[in-house]
Amino acid sequence: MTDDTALLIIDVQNDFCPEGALAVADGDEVVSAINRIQEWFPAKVLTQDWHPDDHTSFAATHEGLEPFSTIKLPYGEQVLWPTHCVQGTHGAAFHSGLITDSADLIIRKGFRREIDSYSAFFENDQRTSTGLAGYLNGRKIRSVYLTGLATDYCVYYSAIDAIKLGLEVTVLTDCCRAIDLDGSLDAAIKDMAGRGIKMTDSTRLWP
Ligand code: VGL
Ligand code: ZN
Repeated sequence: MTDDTALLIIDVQNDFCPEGALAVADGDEVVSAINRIQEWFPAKVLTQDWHPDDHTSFAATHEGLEPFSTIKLPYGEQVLWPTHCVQGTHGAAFHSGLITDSADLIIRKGFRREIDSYSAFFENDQRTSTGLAGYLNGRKIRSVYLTGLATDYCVYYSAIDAIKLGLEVTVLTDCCRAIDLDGSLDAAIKDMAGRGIKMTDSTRLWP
């Protein structure tokens, strides 16, 4: 594995695992798959969804609106989620089985009340930077491998931004799980394939 390659581990947090507030089916199954491959990568970045308790992406913030409905915000359509990954809570903590000690950087995102952030690079207004692009550029990273939760939201949007930034992008599908809201997984996979994002299984990378 060359020095210009980074592993991005997206949002492997309790709230996206079984019994979490926004549980992704079998979300915890990514933990051992990700741990197995971590040491192969010279650069490792974790992201953490990190919202204030009155975040604009929470249905509870909007009186009378239900989780999984959508609203129009100044930057476009936004899904309203159950309250999740509130700063400092157990739900926002990384899954306890995930190896986090060897990460070089932890990027927190979605901490601005008015803007959600699916992507690890840019918030949902597509303008506000998390700083990750600058960091990877500073380390001369040219290729990223994406893992984590959820395939069709934060992994997908991170992959799209990464390829737009000119990085080579591979999604390790066995190291991801999806929310799959109204066909969002199929749509994400089609879109990623059309944009030249590679998708493969981590067990096929190295024997
Ligand atoms: C995510 C919905 C809301 C994710 C985060 O990590 O995919 N999805 N916040
Ligand atoms: Zn969130």
